[in-house]
Amino acid sequence: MNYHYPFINTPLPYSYDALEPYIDQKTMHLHHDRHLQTYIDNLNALLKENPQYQTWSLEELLYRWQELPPSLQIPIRRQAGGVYNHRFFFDGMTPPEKSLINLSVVREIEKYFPDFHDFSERLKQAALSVFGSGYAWVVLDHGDLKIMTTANQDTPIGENLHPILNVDVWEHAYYLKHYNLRGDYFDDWLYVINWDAAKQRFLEAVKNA
Ligand code: MN3
Repeated sequence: MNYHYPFINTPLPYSYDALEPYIDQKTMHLHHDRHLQTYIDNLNALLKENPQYQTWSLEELLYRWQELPPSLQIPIRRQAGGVYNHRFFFDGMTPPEKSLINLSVVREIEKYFPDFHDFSERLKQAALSVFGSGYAWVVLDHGDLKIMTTANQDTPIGENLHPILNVDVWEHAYYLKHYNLRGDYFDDWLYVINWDAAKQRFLEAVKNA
């Protein structure tokens, strides 16, 4: 992805109300226009002070963090992670009428899990298990499809780890509509997964594995 400084908040790939009734318009406005915007502003501010990293792409900032000076490592990982994780999450959703799981995706999942229901149940348990704020992910890990979680804005990208899907379980992702019921939010999120994007990411991950 050729996305680097100065980072801009590109529009959502669908309208704010497109995920209704599963994810409400107000949440999407706040989530994209305020929460993501804050990470973008903070990341740009860090890079403005450190121009030698302005040519690094968003992914590079995340997987080459050990090459950053120690004082920048944590702030860059937090802010760049916030940008990466949110863009990945938003791009991984689509209006419910377009969220059609195709047979090839199901077949792929069923190579790694007993069946699709088992897969979605495990992903839900992972989402519920995140203490505080974070994400549940489906990743290709050394060629194996796995479910994992990350805390805060940590990001599972690296040499042999390729994310396929993520679900944001910070309270700001669901509190207005689902209140404290993260499981209900997860069940609704299942209706707006962008399976085409997941498939593309999977094919890309297999190619790069
Ligand atoms: Mn969020």
